[in-house]
Amino acid sequence: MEFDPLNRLVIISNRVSAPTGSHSGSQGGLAVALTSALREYKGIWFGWSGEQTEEYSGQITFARNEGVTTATVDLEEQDVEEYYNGYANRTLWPLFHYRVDLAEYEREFAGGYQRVNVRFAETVRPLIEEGDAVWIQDYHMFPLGEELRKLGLKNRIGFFLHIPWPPRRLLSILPEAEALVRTMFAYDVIGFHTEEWLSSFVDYACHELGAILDGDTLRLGERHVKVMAVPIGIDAEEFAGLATSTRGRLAFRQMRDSAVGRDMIVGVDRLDYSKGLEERFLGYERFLTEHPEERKEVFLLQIAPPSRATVGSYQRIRTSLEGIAGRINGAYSDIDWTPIRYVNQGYPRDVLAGIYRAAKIGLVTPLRDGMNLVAKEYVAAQNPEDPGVLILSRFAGAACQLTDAVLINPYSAEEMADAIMLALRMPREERIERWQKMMAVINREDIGWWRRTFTEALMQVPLPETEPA
Ligand code: ADQ
Repeated sequence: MEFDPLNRLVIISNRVSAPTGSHSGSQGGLAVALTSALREYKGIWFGWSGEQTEEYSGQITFARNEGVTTATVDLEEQDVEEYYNGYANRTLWPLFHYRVDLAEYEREFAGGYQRVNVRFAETVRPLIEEGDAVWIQDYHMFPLGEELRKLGLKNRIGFFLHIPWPPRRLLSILPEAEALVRTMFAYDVIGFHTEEWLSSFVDYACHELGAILDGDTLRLGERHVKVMAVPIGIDAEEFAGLATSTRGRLAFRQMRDSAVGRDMIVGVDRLDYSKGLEERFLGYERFLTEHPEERKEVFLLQIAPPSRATVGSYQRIRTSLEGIAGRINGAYSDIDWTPIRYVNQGYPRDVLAGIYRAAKIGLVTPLRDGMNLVAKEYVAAQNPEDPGVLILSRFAGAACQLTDAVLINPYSAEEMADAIMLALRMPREERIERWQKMMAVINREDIGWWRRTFTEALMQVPLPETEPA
């Protein structure tokens, strides 16, 4: 079922990323996905501008770029501290990535989170017209649907979670868990990347709230919500094109030249403890110690731009990684070889694509990840005649689809070392076979498929009967 052309899609997410005007920009995978959804269906994208203001006014700044209308608001400093740095990034993010040890529980955080969601609801409400479908993104906004319902919104509202949903026993640690999950029954459709995250959600809702699962519908009292697993994809064709674009080819050549005949292993991640960077460095070190003959034959390029730099756990992981990289380089470097090139900055997507293509191994080893788009981008950027090998954590959502990657347990330095050796020695025929199978999935379940599958499910939800005038 297609959207009625008169109906629009209103996307709401914490940050809004306007199109950059070219494919070479640094819009992340999700931003690219949402931008293309909005290009297809007319609509608007609402969220926080990323800016702060003295006092919240709800004043909306509209902008129009390449057919996409964005509507953004500034937040107060206290909002940013409690809602964004606090509840979203110090409480929910670590807990939902199974890092109970890092999660902080402060009532001010929970209060600020709720306050900002109420503010967002009140501010965006007048922008939503009858017939519009509303699509809310991610863990910053769990209660937003409920707040919109309180303001009388009868429209279809969908929610997509981009991070894992933790097992029931873990989620129970969150003081507000029950109330938070209850609010999610305001949605018509809730999407997760994998069956695993979906079943953890269902498990919590059924055991803790008494919800009942009926097919793919969860019922709680009067409310019912459709739950579905829809893994996010990438624009595979576009990404493959970037790898062979002018700047992609230039980056490819620069990397090959600077590799001076050595095999490059690449890692590209936001600097985040969920990405398993410490374990990755240690696994690579294990490889170096177990295979001294391979030492000067390879190097690891780790690109990790800092994120959420004001949060303590992110400062600590940064310091720790610098320490580990420095120690490994100190222990193994020679005058003509450095084992780890560790770079703390972002690169345009076409440059990244060229770098991926130049790498013999893509090392994607998060400890826990909702999906992980880097894994898919790495595969899409490869030369079909001579593709590199993807080493992928079993604990990334992407592992459910990319079963032909070399799958490993990222906590095991031994498994990582063995996988690197296996990948370096893998015959070309096997590399091609694995790559073709992975590409088939990446092409089939691409970004267009993701947004269509979700939005079509949303549009099939019957609207409530309109009351006679
Ligand atoms: P992230 O945790 O940000 O996303 P990921 O899916 O890998 O993780 O997406 C990162 C994006 O940023 C990729 O498109 C990548 O190319 C880009 N990127 C990373 N490092 C970069 C660099 N140095 N320079 C330029 N670009 C860089 C969250 C969830 C994931 C989920 C996505 C989408 O944590 O599990 O896959 O949302 O749902």
